[in-house]
Amino acid sequence: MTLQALLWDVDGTLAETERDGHRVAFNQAFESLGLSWRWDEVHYGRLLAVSGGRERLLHDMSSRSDAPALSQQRETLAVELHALKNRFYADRVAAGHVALRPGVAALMAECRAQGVRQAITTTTSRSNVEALLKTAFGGGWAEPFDAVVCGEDVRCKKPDPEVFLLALQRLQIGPLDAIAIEDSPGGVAAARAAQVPVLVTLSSYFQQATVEAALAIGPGLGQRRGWRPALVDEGPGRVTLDDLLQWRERADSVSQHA
Ligand code: XBP
Ligand code: MG
Repeated sequence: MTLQALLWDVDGTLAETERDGHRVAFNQAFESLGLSWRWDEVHYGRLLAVSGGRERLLHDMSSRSDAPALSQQRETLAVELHALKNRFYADRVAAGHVALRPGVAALMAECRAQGVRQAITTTTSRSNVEALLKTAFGGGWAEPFDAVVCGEDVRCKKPDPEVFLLALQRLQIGPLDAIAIEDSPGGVAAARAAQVPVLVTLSSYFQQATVEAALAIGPGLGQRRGWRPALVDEGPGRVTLDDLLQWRERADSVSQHA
């Protein structure tokens, strides 16, 4: 079966956005409202189990004695903090603090050259996707993507499969025509719940994560060493479309013999 489309997650997959962007921007938002709250890396790593920046804020407030008492007040504060955080995030990205991960731009270019369609499948806010990709590729960043599905487009965020089901619908393809690229257990769960095969490029917060049912798991698209299953050629260079197809073939033959 030919590969028709690659479905890209954004946070953690295209760039280390959580480490270099979102966490710092949340803290800037707290500071700008005169709040003493600060999220360190360990605490933020735990909070990443909650998808969505606004939802993450509400979750954190639920265990803080100094958060507003009424749920309506907490909701209002979360909305305000989230909007501020996204502004600080966009500023950080524009200032060059959040670079694409190695191998991402090259694999995107290879898709374009080979006629493999591409989509963005993220449940982050659209403004964050725009900030990142505009900085990386300029004003025409959306052209190579046949669908850009973001947090505002779905009712339920990952690990719910809705974002993938919507992308497949917009691309008019079936799940097995696509491969998703994800960095986290929640993203993998979302893709698998939509029956989409998934490649995992673990991001910094998920180095120790356990991931089930992936085509392959590795340290990033920019290197050929350190993947499970291992690539036959572990020499220099990046992961290519051909590698993705070989991992998919291998997974198919394993499931046929199971
Ligand atoms: C991304 C998220 C987002 C980002 C912050 O997860 O959960 O909430 O952390 O972005 P994934 P927003 O990579 O699985 O899509 O503040 O826009 O939610
Ligand atoms: Mg992610």
